[in-house]
Amino acid sequence: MLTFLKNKLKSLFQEIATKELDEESLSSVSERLRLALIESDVALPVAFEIVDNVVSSLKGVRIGRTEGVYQVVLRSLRETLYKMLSSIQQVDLVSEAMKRRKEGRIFTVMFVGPNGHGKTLTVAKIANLLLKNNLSVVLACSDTFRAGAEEQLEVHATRLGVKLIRHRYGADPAAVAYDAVIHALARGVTCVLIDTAGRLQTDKGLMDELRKIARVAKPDLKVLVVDALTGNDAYDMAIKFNEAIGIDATVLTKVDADVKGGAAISISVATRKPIIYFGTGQGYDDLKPFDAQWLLDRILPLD
Ligand SMILES: Nc1nc2c(ncn2[C@@H]2O[C@H](COP(=O)(O)OP(=O)(O)O)[C@@H](O)[C@H]2O)c(=O)[nH]1
Ligand SMILES: [Mg+2]
Repeated sequence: MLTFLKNKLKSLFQEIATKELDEESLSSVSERLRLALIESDVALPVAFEIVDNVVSSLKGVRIGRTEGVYQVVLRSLRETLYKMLSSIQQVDLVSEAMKRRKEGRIFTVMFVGPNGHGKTLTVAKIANLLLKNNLSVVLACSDTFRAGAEEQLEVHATRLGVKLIRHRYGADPAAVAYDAVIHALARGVTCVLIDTAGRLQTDKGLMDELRKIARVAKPDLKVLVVDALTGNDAYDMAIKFNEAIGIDATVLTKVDADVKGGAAISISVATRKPIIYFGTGQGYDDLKPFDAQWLLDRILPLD
């Protein structure tokens, strides 16, 4: 249910019948708001931060005659979330790539994230976007770990008509990324997109592997790909990947599914890095540039 958070707010706040948000009513507001956020998959520390912001904006506010506490909290929450989400500097992949092409350089992007969250499809979607903007692309299959990963990326490469650099199964993923960079430099290809393996983010081996790929390929950007359905775990996941290799941006996938929205908010706050795209389906064009208003209209529509 997309409007899960909104419905939660409605049911929790309908019964507060105060006309002025004094200290006592605000403490009940903050308790209920925290509950609504946590149940909507917002990570605990993030929920606390949001509640603090909302409560400080509501101090002493008088409730108008035609509205209730619910409407006032909903508006304030939307404003707070909007500020939090849009205060993070955005990154535009296409213009970054164009800038580097102009300077005669290559543009390397490395995609990381847990298994099954949509890295490989996102690499294909971004390749498609770059190609549409007349930028040349080479793909690197640095997932030499999972059986079938190379074949999967090969299907996309063939469909998109781009070169894929792959080694045999079990090979050093950093060497694949390096070869793709060398290929781009030698052939005048602008964009190198590196797909990587995903195991549990607690897997030290994976983090070491990702660090090595980053050291060797020196990506301009490291993009975390996270499934919006991850819910509450998204925060920990983002922190782990960010600590291990340093994330520059996030793509939040499967936003077309039934999301509560908490993952998007938690990831932004956890990394203080932008969500650059939403994955909204399985097609190459199902990639929507981040839009805080659009997200808020989906999870917290005003009546
Ligand atoms: N509905 C939907 N499915 C997606 C999206 N992104 C990825 N998927 C699907 O999620 C599954 C795992 O994606 P994949 O790219 O293989 O994940 P990886 O293991 O991280 O590389 C595949 O079936 C994808 O088609 C999305 O934005 N929406
Ligand atoms: Mg993959």
